[in-house]
Amino acid sequence: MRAIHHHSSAPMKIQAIPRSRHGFTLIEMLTVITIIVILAGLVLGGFGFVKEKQKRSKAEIQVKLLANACEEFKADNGFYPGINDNTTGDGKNMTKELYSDLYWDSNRDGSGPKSDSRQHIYISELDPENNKQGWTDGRGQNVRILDPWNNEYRYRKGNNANNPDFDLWSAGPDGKTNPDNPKDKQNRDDVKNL
Ligand SMILES: [Ca+2]
Repeated sequence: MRAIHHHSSAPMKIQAIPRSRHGFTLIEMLTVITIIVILAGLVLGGFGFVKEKQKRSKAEIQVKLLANACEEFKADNGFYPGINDNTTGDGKNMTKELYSDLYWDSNRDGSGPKSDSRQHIYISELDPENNKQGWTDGRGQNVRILDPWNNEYRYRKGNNANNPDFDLWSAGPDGKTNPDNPKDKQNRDDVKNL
């Protein structure tokens, strides 16, 4: 009660008291917030970069797995996977055929791996029931093989000088690729079988 009485009776004296230095001024607050925002941006940006790098190395491993299996298939059958002898162009919509020859029905007799013990499974990782690679899309005989950016892997083969064996690649993060023009910018982020 005494303090209230004192304050209310001396308003001029209260105004004369120097401004408190407890807490932050607006400028200080803005500076701190700006620094926090910049740091958060750096951390999130770095995180995105690491994630993208992980996707890339995953694609490299998967391309290698598929390409090795294609070579094994060729060694057994005398030709590379795929129904047609020659497939050129952008290599789109070919992973169902790859899946069929490399996993589902490599001897092409119409029966899948569970009912046909005589056929060879070239990549067990293509089992859609045990999708540890996270790359199969579909079930049974209708399965597509996806890259880490959820686009189908590209595949084409041919018996000519330009393409004596096969091309197998991922279109990369941009999902675009132009295999017949090596200088195309779309190809820069592609993941290729080397
Ligand atoms: Ca690309």
